[in-house]
Amino acid sequence: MDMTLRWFGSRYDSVTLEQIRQIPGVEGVITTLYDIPAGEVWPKERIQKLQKEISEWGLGIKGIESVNIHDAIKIGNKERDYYINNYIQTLRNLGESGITMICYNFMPVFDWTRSDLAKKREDGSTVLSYDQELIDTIEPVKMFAAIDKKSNGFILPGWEPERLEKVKDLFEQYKDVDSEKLFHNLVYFLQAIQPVCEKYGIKMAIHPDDPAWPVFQLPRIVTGKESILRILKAVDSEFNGLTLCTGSLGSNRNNDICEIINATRGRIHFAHLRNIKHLAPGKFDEAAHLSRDGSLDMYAIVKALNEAGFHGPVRPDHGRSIWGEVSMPGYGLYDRALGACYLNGLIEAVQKQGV
Ligand code: DNO
Ligand code: MN
Repeated sequence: MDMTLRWFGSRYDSVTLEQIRQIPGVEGVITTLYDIPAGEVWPKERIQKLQKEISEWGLGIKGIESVNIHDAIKIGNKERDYYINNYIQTLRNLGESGITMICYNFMPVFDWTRSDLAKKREDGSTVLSYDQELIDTIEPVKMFAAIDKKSNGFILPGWEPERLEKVKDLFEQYKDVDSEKLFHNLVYFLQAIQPVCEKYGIKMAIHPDDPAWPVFQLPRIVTGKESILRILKAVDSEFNGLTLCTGSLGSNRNNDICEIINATRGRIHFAHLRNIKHLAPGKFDEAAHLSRDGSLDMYAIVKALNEAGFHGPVRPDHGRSIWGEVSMPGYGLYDRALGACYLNGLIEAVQKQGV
């Protein structure tokens, strides 16, 4: 397993590559071209400039998170082939640059959703949290505004301003898209990109829905073992894989993460290892990575990944905000660095114990 940190690029991230390279055991980043809107082709020059910048700090690009999918593809409207062709060109440019792991999601309108980006804990740290009851009282448009206000001035992944402007219109476009239609639109997309992925050895890693149930009456199709297996089987080739995000899958108490790891053996291409604390049905706080700080057994998860022969990139996921750090919520340096060190300890232990 290859420990990495997510990095949004020098223009957007409060964390520097110099800081990242000083975290023990972190040799690479998971990154993106954050300024390129979903649907546009990533120019090869931009990709290679980014590679150069990162390698100058002795780090490598271990994968992309994310090449976002344009809504036309998820909706399946008449513009989808145009956007799929652009996506294929981006994959070709990445493949030719030697980048072969791509994380993406297939959530309509919103990427992840939270009801609070800075919930205070007893120790003074803050975390992201989710409360379905609260979400049920909020209108999606107001939700965007609230998220924007609490983002410490950063642009949040999946909540980019150009989408903020279009949210009402987007809801309208999704009104006839139920979960079956969304699933078939995903399969159509995967079949279309299969040749380019296979040519360059690209591994696509779909990110689970977060939280792992429908939000704002929008369909969700990557929520647990059954739905994930259905996707993997629909296009049964190694390129069609999964990002095992423990926090997203773990939000739904019915999910047994170790069982999902076993069932998807060979198809996990990337792992997000983070902990959450269940408070009540539909209600959870994010937590420190440590098992006993939350509801997930991180040791069992790392052990299951090792036993399943997983050897791709992993990263700590959202951290708490601690020690007064001001950053993009969930993406500060301090708690993610602590998380990386803790997870590296677990990885070393399970690997030395052997399979
Ligand atoms: C939240 C992340 C998500 C994830 C995307 C993948 O912080 O886990 O934004 O990166 O859903 O496309
Ligand atoms: Mn994740």
